[in-house]
This record gives sequence, structure tokens and C-alpha cells, in this order.
Amino acid sequence: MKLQTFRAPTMSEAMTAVIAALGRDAVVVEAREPRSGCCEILAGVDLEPSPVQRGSASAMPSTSLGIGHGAPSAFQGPGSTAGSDRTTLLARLAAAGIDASVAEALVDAPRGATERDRARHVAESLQRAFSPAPAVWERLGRAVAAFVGPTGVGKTTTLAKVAAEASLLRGRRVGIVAADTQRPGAVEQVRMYADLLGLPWQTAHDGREVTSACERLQAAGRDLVLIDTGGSNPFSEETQVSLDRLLGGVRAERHLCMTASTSGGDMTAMAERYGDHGATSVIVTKLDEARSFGGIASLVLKTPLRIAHVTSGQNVPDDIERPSPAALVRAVLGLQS
Ligand SMILES: Nc1nc2c(ncn2[C@@H]2O[C@H](COP(=O)(O)OP(=O)(O)O)[C@@H](O)[C@H]2O)c(=O)[nH]1
Ligand SMILES: [Mg+2]
Repeated sequence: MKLQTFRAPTMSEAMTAVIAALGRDAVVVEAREPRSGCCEILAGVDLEPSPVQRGSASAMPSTSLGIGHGAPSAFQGPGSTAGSDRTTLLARLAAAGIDASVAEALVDAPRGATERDRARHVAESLQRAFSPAPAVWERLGRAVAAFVGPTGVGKTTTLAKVAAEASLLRGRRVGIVAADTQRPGAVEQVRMYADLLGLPWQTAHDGREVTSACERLQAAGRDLVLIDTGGSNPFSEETQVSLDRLLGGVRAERHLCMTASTSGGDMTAMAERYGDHGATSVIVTKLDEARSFGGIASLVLKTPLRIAHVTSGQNVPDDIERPSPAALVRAVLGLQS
């Protein structure tokens, strides 16, 4: 088998290039992300493919989320029309917890499309919508990033995971601001992670203190300042007003943290609220505790916000990943890897 390498900024774009060049009989030998923003797929066409190798999904490595990287096999491959008629697709999307209106729009394939085209259209539309937002550490130069969202979703734990990866693996000089001074123990939690990682940190009670804390950390050479904020009712206008007061002075990027098991309606409503107040991306937490993932599908299909990171456990720094679009499609559709 003659192998070729396909490169693209995202895995789904690389996969699209594989299919465009080699067709749907392509065998994926290896898929990897040698550096951020560059995905590589090594693929070829086997003249006598084995049933196991046929299709791109089976040869792909699994993520630690236990989901393969390849496009869903029920939605591709020669003769693979199983479960692809409109009603079955709608039922599958409804079972995944995707809003009926979103599901209807998804299954509406272009005019003249065959049933197989329709199935492929669903998988590809979903996969496109899961194109990742840039990682928190990717903004070059001096950057300030705040972790916002409801109480208990994992904002502080995620901040610690991001701080670890950014400082240990990505060469960023990280500083931390503990701005959740309301909840008992919140500052100590930040201090514990900062000490563990050997990173400087400051406490801030209000917007003025956040600004001066960021200035002090930047003056000390910190080029990525991460701000831990307190959680509060996401549907109250007061929450957004206080966040504006807290973060407005430093023009912090806001990363909205939401748990994977949140319903599509709530995720979309929260994304709209926080999006109106400048949220730049979503971090989906607690994938390990979710059993259906329709919420995240509704989120990316109904709002312009994209997912920057997913987290899947309590371990700092290990349980955080960049999202794999194909893996998320699999999770949403409840397919095995
Ligand atoms: N299972 C699981 N638990 C998590 C994850 N992220 C955070 N947690 C836990 O969720 C709880 C709340 O986390 P915390 O970071 O304090 O949430 P915050 O109130 O939003 O800052 C803690 O027990 C964390 O260990 C995750 O990805 N999976
Ligand atoms: Mg917290």
C-alpha cells in the first residue's frame, strides 16, 4: 500500500483531505498532532482491505476519553447505509439529546442527496461544528484569560490543568490571580495548585485589585495570567455585570466552563448570556460523568462559541485534552470506537 501524509490545522480538515484524495476506502495508518494547530494523517488505499482495516475509524488511536478519532463508521464507507434513513437519523439525534429543531436542520441534506449522502451530511456537519477554538495558551504575547461559569463546574481545577500544561509543556510564563474571594476555601485551593506548580499568584477582591494584580505579575515577566473567578447564577444579569466590573479593566479573555451533562437548552442559553459579555470559548468539563452528549452538539450548532478544551477527571494536570471533533461526534451519536 502506498502511503501519503495529509496535513491540516484540524483533524477533521485532514480527514476531509484524505477522503477527497483517496476516497472512502482510505485506510488510516496513523493520526497525530505533532504540534498545536497541525494535524497529520498517514493514509493509503489497500487494494485488498481487511474488514478490520476498512474505513478510517477502526485504525485510529483512541483518546483517553475512550472514543476513537475517526469519523463515525455507521455514517461512512461503501455499503454502509445502516441507520441512515431520515427517521432513524432523527431518532438517533433525539436519543442523543439534541433539540428537535437542530436535528431537523441537521438531517436536511442537499436536494437530490441519497440516504447515504444524508447520513454523511449529518456526521460532517457535526464534525465541522466541533472545530476547536484555540487553546487558552495559544494567544501570543501578553494574554489574560479568565475562567467563568456556574458554581462547581470545575473552573479552578481546569485553571490548574491549563496552568500546568501552559507552563510545563508550552513554555508560557504563567501567573495566577485568585479572584474568587467569596467562597470559603477558594483562595486556598488556588494557592495549593500555584504552590504545587511553583507559579506566582495574587489575590484580588475587586476589579481594581484584579488590574493591579495582573500588572504586578506582568511586570514580573508573566506573559499568561490566568484568573479564577467565583461562580454564580448564570441566568442573572447581575452575574454578568459583576464579571464586567471584575475583568473589564484587564480585557481578559473569558473561557466559559460548563459540565458535559448540561442540557442543550441550558448550555445554549448560558453560552448566549456569557457570549453577549465577551466569552471567547467554552471548556466542557466532567466528560467522564456524562452519559449523553447532546448538550454540546446543541451548543456548537446553535451558537458561534467553539470548544477550546475538554476535561475528563479530577486529576491535575492529566485530565484535560484538546477536543477531537470526530471523537465528539462519536460521543454524541453514542457510537463505539
Ligand atoms: N469527574 C470530574 N470532576 C471534576 C472535573 N473537573 C473538576 N472536577 C471536580 O469538580 C469539583 C468542583 O471543582 P472546582 O474546580 O472547585 O469547581 P469551581 O467551583 O467551578 O471552581 C471538584 O471536586 C473537582 O475535583 C472533571 O473533569 N471530572
Ligand atoms: Mg473555584
